[in-house]
Amino acid sequence: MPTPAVLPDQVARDLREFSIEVPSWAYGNSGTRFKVFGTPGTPRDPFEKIADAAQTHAVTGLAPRVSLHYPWDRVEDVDALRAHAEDLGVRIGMINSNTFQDDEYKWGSLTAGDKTVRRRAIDHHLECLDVMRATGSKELKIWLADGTNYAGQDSIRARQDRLAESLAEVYQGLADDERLVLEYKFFEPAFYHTDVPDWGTSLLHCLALGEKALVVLDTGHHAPGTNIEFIVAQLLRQNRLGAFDFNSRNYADDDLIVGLADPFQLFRILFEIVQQDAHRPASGVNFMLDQCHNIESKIQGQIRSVLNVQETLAKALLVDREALADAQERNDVLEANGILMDAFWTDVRPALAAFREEQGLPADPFEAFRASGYEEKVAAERVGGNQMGWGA
Ligand code: LRH
Ligand code: MN
Ligand code: MN
Repeated sequence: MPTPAVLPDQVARDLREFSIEVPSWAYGNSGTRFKVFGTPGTPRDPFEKIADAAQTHAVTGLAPRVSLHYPWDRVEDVDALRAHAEDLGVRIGMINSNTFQDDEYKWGSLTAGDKTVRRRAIDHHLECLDVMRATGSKELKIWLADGTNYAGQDSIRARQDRLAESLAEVYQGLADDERLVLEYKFFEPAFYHTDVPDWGTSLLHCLALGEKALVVLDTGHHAPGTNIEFIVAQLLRQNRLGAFDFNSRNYADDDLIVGLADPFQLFRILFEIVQQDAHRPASGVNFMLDQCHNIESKIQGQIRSVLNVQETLAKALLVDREALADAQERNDVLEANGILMDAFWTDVRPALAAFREEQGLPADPFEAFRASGYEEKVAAERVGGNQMGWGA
């Protein structure tokens, strides 16, 4: 496919409607268990995180929502936070519950054998629903650190039963237009078994709960070699793909910038998405980032991330699906594969630059942000107070 100067109309229409949700925690300092590096200008409170997230949206037009993590992003005046976001042209997206940093959850949260602990974990989720209502959010995102480190440590079966009961109580609290999404992860922090290790377990719980429960697929939460696009196709088939947590992984849950470790994998995932029209807002799939920027500039890292997703989606939309279907029907393996590869290798950057300019956005959002002086300005202004970190 020759490099297109402009995007085909339908591709441009689809891209105009497409949006990505960014995580508040990506704008705070983060690191590994070895070291967290501080960066001048890092936000000191959720208001400053939202201000930084709004920069990502301002230059790309792609990221109008910010996910909050609760209680990391707890503020006295939720109305003020909501108004602050809206003043800056963004709004608050999903509320992520958090039962993974308190001592009381050492033996589990929604799965805990101790009734009092389980009660607290359920109440925390119900409180998240209140936060959703105050922020204007419609989605509760649940990821649990629950699990065990050693065989025999606890009963896998009993924990599943307790989980099902706890989730049912949280689900009961949802209003008709609200939903919960359940994220899975096959390891960490538990290293023998986790209570929601895979998409099958998450899906089974969601099916038992009802239509307002859907699965979250974090691209970093699978064993090496897992065919993630297969999972995407399968969950879409069941109408149960609620959201993505996009990031890149090389080894474990690396939370690196999406599309950098394996751009072709991102393309394959997004091609499954476009084949089922799930990139359109009507599908209800929330395309989120879940990343940490340990050594690079955080805002620049976020801008690069949303652009990577947009660029890869454009390529996935360029696949000649009619020709592909024809090649598939004739079992022409290499022609079919060649059609996909052709779209993957197409350089859509010039057409995307033109597309952005048409919308009054900078042709190169990344460079525009670097030249804006915002980072220098906040580094000078944000003195005193404590910088927020992952987990604060
Ligand atoms: C767990 C996870 C989950 C958390 C986030 C901070 O690894 O992906 O989504 O909320 O990291
Ligand atoms: Mn995640
Ligand atoms: Mn993760």
